Amino acid sequence: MNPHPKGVRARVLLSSVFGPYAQDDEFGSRAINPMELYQNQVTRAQGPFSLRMFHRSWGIMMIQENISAPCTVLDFPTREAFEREVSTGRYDIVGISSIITNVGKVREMCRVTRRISPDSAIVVGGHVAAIPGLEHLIDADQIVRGEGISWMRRYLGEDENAPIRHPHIVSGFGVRSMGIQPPQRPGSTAATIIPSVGCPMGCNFCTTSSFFGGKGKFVNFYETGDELFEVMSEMESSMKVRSFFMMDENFLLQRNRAMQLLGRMKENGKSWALYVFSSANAIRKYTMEELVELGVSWVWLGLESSQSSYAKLSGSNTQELAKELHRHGIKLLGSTIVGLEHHTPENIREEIEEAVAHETDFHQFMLYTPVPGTPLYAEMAEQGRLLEDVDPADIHGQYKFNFQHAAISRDDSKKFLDWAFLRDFERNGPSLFRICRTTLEGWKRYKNHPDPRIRERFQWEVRQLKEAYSACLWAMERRLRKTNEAVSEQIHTLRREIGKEFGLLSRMAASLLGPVLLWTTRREEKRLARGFVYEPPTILERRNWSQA
Ligand code: B12
Ligand code: SF4
Repeated sequence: MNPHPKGVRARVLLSSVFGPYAQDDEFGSRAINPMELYQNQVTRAQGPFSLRMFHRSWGIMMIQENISAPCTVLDFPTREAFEREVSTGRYDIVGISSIITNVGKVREMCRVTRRISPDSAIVVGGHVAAIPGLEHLIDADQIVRGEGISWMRRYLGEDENAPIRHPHIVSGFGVRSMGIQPPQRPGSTAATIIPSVGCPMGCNFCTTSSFFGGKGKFVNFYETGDELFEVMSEMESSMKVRSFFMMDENFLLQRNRAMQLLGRMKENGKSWALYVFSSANAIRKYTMEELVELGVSWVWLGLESSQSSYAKLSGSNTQELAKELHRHGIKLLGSTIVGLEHHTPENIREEIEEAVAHETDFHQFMLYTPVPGTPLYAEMAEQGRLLEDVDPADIHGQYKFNFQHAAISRDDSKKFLDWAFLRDFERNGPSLFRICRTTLEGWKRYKNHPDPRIRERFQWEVRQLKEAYSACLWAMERRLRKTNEAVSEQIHTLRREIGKEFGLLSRMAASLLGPVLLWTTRREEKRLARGFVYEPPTILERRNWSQA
C-alpha cells in the first residue's frame, strides 16, 4: 500500500453501511437481521419482553479517534444521507466498514462514491474484507484485512505504534423493553472499552479469531492492567460511569492484565462492574472470589455443545459453572451452536434441552456457519460442501445453513434454531426476570461482605430491583399468567422474596407502576404484531474538523 499523498491533510469519511436494516431489500437488508443485538440473536422469541438496543460502530470510532486527519464518522446513514455527505464533504478518502452479510451495501456505496466523488480513494475494512476475491465484487482502491487503526495510520503517514486513545463510547443506546424506553441519565449505561481484538483460542468457526490472525494470535490495544485502569478512570470521571462493557472476545484469558487491573482497583477503592466475554477455560483461571473482586457482573460464555471437542470447553462442566456464577450474582449469557457436525434430527432437541437447562439469564443460539476466512470455511470448501447459491445477506447464523450438513436439511436448520429460542423462553421465561433473580442472589450473598468495595457494588447492582424492576415483575407475572403458568408462578415467588427484602418501597412500586407496565407491554405486543420495527438513528460526528 502506498501512503495517501495528502497524508494527515487528507479529509476522511468513515461510514458504516446504510439502513434501513430490519426489512428485506435488494441491497441485503433482512427483516430477520435487525441492527439490534438482543432482538437479533438472543431474546428474539421473547416478544414485548425482548431487550432491545443499538450499538454504535466501534471500529470506525476507534480509527477516527486515533488519526490526526480531519475525519467524519457517519453511523447508520440512509442511502441518501451517505450520498449527501460524500457529495458535500470533498473527501479524499471514503472508508466503509462492513461485515460479510452487508457486502451488497458496500458494493452500492462504492458505486455511489465513484459516481459523485471520483477523486476519492475508497477504502473498505472490517470483516467483509475476509471474502475471497472481494476486489472483483466491489470497486474499491484498498481492501483492509485485520486491524484498521495501524493500517490507517500507515496510510496517512502517521506513527502506527503511537499509543491508542480510547473514544468515549456509551455501550448501548435506545434501550427499550416492555414498551417503554427507560430514561437515560449520564452514567446509567456502561462505557465500552476495547482492550484487544481477536482471540488466540482459534475455534474452527470463529470469524473474529481468524480475522485478527487465528490460533495463537490477537492484537492488544492495551497490554497492561495499568493502562486499562488509566483509560477506565478517565471514563469514570468524564462519562460518570461505574460499569464497563469490556469488548474483548476473551477478556479473562489474559489473567496477568486482569489481575493487575484488579490490583489498581483495590488500591484506589474502585467498585466498578465489568461485563465481559470469556471462554470457560479462561474463567477457570480465577476463583469466584477473584471474579467478584474484579467486579465481573455479567459474562458472555460460549457453551457451544456438551458433545463438542473445543479446547476452551475441555474439562468444564458448564452446568455447574452456570450455577456457580449465579450463586455469586454473576449474570450469564450462554451461547449455543445449533447444527454442529454431530447433530442429527434425533439428538438435536435433546442437546437444545441441555443448553436450556443451564438456565442462563440470556441465551444466544446461532447456526453452525462456515464464514470466509475461518478454518471451518476452508474445510467445507475443500470437501465441496458449501452451498453455492446462498446470498451473503442470508449468511448470518439466524436463518438457514449455508453448507451441506451430514444429517440436517437446510430448511430444518431454521426450524431447530427457532425452536431453541422458543423453548428457552418457554422454560426459563423473560430474560429480565432471570437477571432480577440472579441480582437478588448476589445481593443476598454479598450485602454484608466485609469489603466495602464489594458491598458497594452489590448495592449499586440492586438499586433498580427495589423499584422499577418490582413493577416489571408484577406486569410480567400478570401477562404470563394464562400463557405460561409455571413461569408466572416463579416470577410471583421472586416478587415475594424481593418484597420481603426491600419492604414497602418495592411493594408500592409494584402496585402503582406495575399496571402501567402491563398496559405498555400489551400495547407493544400489538405494535410488534402489526410489523413495527426499530431502526437506529443516523449519527454524524466530526473530529479535527477545524483544520479541514
Ligand atoms: C457490536 C457488534 C454488532 C452490533 C452492530 C454494531 C454496528 N454498529 O454495526 C450488532 C449487535 C447490532 C451486531 C449485529 C450483527 N452482527 Co455483529 N458484532 C459486533 C461485535 C460484538 C463487536 C464489533 C466491534 O466493535 N469490535 C471491535 C472493533 C474495534 O473491531 P472491528 O469492528 O472488527 O474493527 C476493526 C477492524 O475490523 C478494522 N475495521 C473495521 N471497519 C473498518 C473500516 C475501514 C475503512 C478500515 C480501514 C478498517 C476497519 O479496524 C478496526 C480496528 O482494528 C463483533 C464481534 C467482535 N468481537 O468484533 C460482532 C460481529 C462483527 N458481528 C457479526 C455478525 C455476523 C452480526 C450479525 C449478522 C449477527 C446476527 N445474525 O445476529 C448482525 C448484523 C446486523 C446487520 N443488520 O448488519 C460477525 C461478523 C462476521 C463476519 N465475518 O462478517 C462478528 C465478527 C461476530 C462473530 N464473531 O460472528 N453486531
Ligand atoms: S474462545 Fe470464543 S472468541 Fe475465542 S476463538 Fe473460540 S469462539 Fe472465538
